[in-house]
Amino acid sequence: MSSSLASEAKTLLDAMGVDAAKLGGSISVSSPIDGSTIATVAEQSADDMNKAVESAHAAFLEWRTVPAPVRGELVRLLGVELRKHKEALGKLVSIEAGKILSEGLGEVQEMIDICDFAVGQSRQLYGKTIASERPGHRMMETWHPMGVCGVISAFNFPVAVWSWNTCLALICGDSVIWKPSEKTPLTALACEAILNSVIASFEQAPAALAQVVIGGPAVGEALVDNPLVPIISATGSTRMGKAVGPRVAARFGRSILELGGNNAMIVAPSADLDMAVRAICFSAVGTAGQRCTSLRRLIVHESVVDKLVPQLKKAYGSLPVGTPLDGGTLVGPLIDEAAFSMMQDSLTKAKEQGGTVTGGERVSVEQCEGGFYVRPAIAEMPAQSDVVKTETFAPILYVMTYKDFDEALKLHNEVPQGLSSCIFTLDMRETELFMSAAGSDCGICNVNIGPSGAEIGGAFGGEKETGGGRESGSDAWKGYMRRATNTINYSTELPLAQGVSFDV
Ligand code: UN1
Repeated sequence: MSSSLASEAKTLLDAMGVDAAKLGGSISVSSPIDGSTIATVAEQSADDMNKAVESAHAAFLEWRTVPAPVRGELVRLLGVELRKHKEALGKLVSIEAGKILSEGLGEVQEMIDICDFAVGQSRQLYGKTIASERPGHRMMETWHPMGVCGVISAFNFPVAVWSWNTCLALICGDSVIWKPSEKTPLTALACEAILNSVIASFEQAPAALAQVVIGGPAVGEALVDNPLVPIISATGSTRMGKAVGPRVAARFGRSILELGGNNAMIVAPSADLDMAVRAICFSAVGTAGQRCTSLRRLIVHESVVDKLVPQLKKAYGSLPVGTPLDGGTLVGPLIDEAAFSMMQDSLTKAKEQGGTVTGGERVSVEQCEGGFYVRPAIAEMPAQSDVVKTETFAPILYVMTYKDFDEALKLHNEVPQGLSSCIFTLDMRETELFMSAAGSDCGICNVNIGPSGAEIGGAFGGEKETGGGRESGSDAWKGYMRRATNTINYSTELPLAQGVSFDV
């Protein structure tokens, strides 16, 4: 399969206008489908990053005075181009990140959706008018562009996360530098080519407005430490966030962190179990358990566990595991061997901590022997032990039981992460309690749907070790702008606030 994947990737890159000169170099890109090398790309240096930041800063100085609705027009045109390239980019996501084709296409749709959202937002960068306590005065707030926005993204959503940040940053008047995951540089180069084709034909857009810099930790550090980058939006592991957050804070930069999740579903006695099973399968097994929103913990009422778990095991047993390019597949490969080892390690720990594990073994897929395919695992746990509290980026679903609702809520919140959560119940009291101040402590809290697959219209992100940042919809745009409070005196007097007198 290897040589055909490499040539397929090349054809897709060509179709999306990626310059052949960008290919060839010391970073080898492999497809998780069969582990084969599909391309090589050049590794850039910290010096390259600093130069890119300088030119992006110069681009920002021009872009910030372009009217916001005109900036929105650039993003509208990006959406038009993405529609044209949806098939090609979606397929390249499948080849490079290993997600099934439908999810690859869904990820590009998510990009198109945020383009549309950002275009509308570009005419709604509203500030408030505030009543002044002084006669003849008016107060208001104004939102201004910030500068260069640095985007650091992970392999699992190799293109959508960039677009959430970039579309908002661009309409907000910022320029963007993207350091993609070293595991998925091809899709990044494709996005760069698509956006640059739009920028090149857009009179008001400076050429250096949006750039991609590919490299390892040194390149990331150069971005994170550069004082000309007032915003760093980083998506990835909590370990990465712990390194990035304090460095940005040390120079009083702003970080938008979207880190690990350990997302749970409470299944209450009244739950529609058939619906719950379908929701569990998509959210625990989709993207081979490699979404930050993947379902990892199931907290099931003891009265329904004996019905739910056998139903789940039956569904898990028949899940089609295989190459993501095959239309019938639901479970594609893990990203690489390291991910497989981490999964096996967690399953060993689950057994040591008293769990009973079903599934989790490697599955051999014909002609894809170098890929790491697994049967998704269910681990029935006697308690919420250490392994359950740790995010493992793989399809492992830990199952625990509860007796009363307070216990379920306690278990639910007793993990370090706080991204997404959900409950299956038909009981209105449980629903409201779960969404209340005393309920789920996560940034996303759903009822009768799973924790993953959020729409772009809502703010996306979570609390605790998830990092606290918000991206995508709602008022997440404010994270890409600075606010000025203005007081205007249209009287002929100069009264001071708080009744202070200071006559000179
Ligand atoms: C991620 O895994 O980093 O809600 C993002 C979801 C997707 C985004 C996931 N819309 O599952």
